[in-house]
Amino acid sequence: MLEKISNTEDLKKLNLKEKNILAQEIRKYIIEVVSKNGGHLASNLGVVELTIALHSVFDLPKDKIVWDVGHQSYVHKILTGRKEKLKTIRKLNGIAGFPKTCESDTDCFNTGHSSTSISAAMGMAKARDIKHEDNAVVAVIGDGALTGGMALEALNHAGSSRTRMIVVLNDNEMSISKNIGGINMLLSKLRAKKRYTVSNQLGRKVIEKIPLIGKYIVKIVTRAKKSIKQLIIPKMFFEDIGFKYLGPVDGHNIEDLEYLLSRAKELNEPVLIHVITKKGKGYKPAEENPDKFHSTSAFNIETGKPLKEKKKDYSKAFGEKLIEIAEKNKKVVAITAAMKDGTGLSEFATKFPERYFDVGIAEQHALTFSAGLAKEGLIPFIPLYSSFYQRGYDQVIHDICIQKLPVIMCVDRARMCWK
Ligand SMILES: Cc1ncc(C[n+]2csc(CCOP(=O)(O)OP(=O)(O)O)c2C)c(N)n1
Repeated sequence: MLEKISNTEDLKKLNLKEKNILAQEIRKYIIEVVSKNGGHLASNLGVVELTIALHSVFDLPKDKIVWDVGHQSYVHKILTGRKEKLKTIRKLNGIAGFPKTCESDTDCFNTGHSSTSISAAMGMAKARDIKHEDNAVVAVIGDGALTGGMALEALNHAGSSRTRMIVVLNDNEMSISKNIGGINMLLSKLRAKKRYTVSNQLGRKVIEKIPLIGKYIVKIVTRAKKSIKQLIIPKMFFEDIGFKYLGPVDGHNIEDLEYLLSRAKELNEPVLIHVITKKGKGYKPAEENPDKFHSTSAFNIETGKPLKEKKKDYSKAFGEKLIEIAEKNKKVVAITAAMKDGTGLSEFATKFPERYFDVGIAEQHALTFSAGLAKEGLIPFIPLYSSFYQRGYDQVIHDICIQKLPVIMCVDRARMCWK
């Protein structure tokens, strides 16, 4: 099937059975490429059916799909004429592992830093309205990326302004590590709701009418059965901030996905589709260790083991030293913005759980939170990747430096180039 597919026009000609076969072939192909070149594996395996459904329903480049972070765009690249080129990811002069507008007109926005998709999509949607055009605009965002402040700022804006756009929430319960926070708590309540299926459409239609008498019903059901509460109350969050909520839907069921996406396309309001996926889907080692296979170096497909054993790196050395310091000084605490493993804090987290904070993909909050800890006499260590520090320059200056607070800011993945 994969051989027959050069672009999305070919995809649109397939029937459901053929699309399901294609999904398995795409998985196999991605595993083969990433096992040789390294790359983002688990997130891509999780969005195969979702990407097929998106490209079956929408017409790119007229319609726009913004991939948040963009690390999960391999399937999109395969379906938009870059199947062969995918073999060059992470190679000199190879294609990018993230959407690049210069690479294809189906990549409508460059991404890399998390939580930007809803803002960008909303801008595109507003531009469309001002130009009296009619295309659809979709932001695909993970539950991890939804912990980032920008995503919440954009939801806040988009919902109340009634902008016609679609947010596809790809919920796999994982950031790089297990996802954290209040939004994750809300999503877990929603996950517990009966899943949407095409066959239960009739039942859903009845339930979907409930918000019309929303607050009144919520009052009445406070003492009603817990299951009824679960069906109604969590859904209200997105509806209350102005989004039509559709789902939750099985993100590996192409038929259900296509049905909901087509419905959302017809609606003239902001819609959020809650899609439940499994990170690493279809490759056992990645399903069992989605964090290890989030971004991986070359590995043996049979065993899932890396071809080269990882040497001790700067992050590991940093983590070990920090444990040594924290053992001597009880005031030492560590903060990460969803990068526990990457910044070498995994052992610290296990050893000092009460002195360790994962705040989600929230560098700005992480820095000002550290400032608060320091103001009250603790000694916060905050390692962030250099690139993501950009998110918090204002917090570094305004909240930490000007107040001369003793926050230990550590810069990971930093490199000096001397010429
Ligand atoms: C500002 C910023 N901080 C950290 C990262 C590193 N990062 C890349 S992907 C990712 C997790 C994303 O999780 P989610 O959005 O749920 O996508 P999934 O991989 O689970 O599909 C993180 C923390 C980033 N890209 N941008």
